[in-house]
Amino acid sequence: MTSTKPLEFGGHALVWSGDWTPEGARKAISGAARAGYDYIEIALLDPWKVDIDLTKDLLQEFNLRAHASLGLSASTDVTSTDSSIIAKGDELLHKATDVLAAIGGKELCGVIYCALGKYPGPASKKNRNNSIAAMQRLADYAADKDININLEVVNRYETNIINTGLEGLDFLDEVNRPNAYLHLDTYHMNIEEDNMEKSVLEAKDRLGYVHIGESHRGYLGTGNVDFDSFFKALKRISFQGPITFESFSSEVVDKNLSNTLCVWRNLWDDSDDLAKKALQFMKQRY
Ligand code: LER
Ligand code: MN
Repeated sequence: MTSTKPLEFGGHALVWSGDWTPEGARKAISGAARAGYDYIEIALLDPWKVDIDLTKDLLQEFNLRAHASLGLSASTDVTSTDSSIIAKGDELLHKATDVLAAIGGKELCGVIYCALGKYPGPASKKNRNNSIAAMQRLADYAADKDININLEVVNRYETNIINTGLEGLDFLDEVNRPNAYLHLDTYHMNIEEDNMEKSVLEAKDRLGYVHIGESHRGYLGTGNVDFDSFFKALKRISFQGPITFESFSSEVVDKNLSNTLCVWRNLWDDSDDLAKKALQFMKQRY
């Protein structure tokens, strides 16, 4: 562990904005602050496009912290057997780490170990080993900047590497780095896990980051995720770390991410109302 994590609540940028233009960044950061969150989770899908000075100024203006997430794509997939694609993946992940460090963030999370999306078949031993090696390189690079990496376990349609928390822990055993943690998301757990407690209780202090999402990714409490059991399990392990509300609607779109995640429906159109109610929902349970 590189540092002790504080318990904090954040909102995913896509709740407010689909881009990180000056207007988009202001919308997301001011919205998260207005709703009462401690941090904004920025989607660093293209870290070269992020204006660091502007982002720092906005974070200061609204007294907010930032963490970052991203998913790789076919051209940056570190599970690839093509070394030039792996090199592109390393380059993207290292750039995202640089940007995060420059804006004072401590946690890099998401599907950083493979391409986010449906694979045509199971991962080979080679695919898996290439991903593990990339995560070791990334963890070491991030450790120098006092940053933790958190590998997000996602459902079978978005990765063929780790679909359950227990698979994630086995994978992390092989990565074997003190600043590499498990990242669980209730939306994905609701699809793949036996129940909402098992992986949390097994992970204990190796759980480093949490996404709270409903079964349809809309308003919390209006779908079928068993949040009571999940938060009870978090309490049992005395979870300390970031808890991000993550939600997607056709109202706010990043062309690449939203299409990859199949965000076709309009589940909400009032970001402020959605975000405020979500924070209240989470705090009532934790
Ligand atoms: C992917 O489905 C997900 O949950 C997001 O956190 C993507 O980074
Ligand atoms: Mn997530």
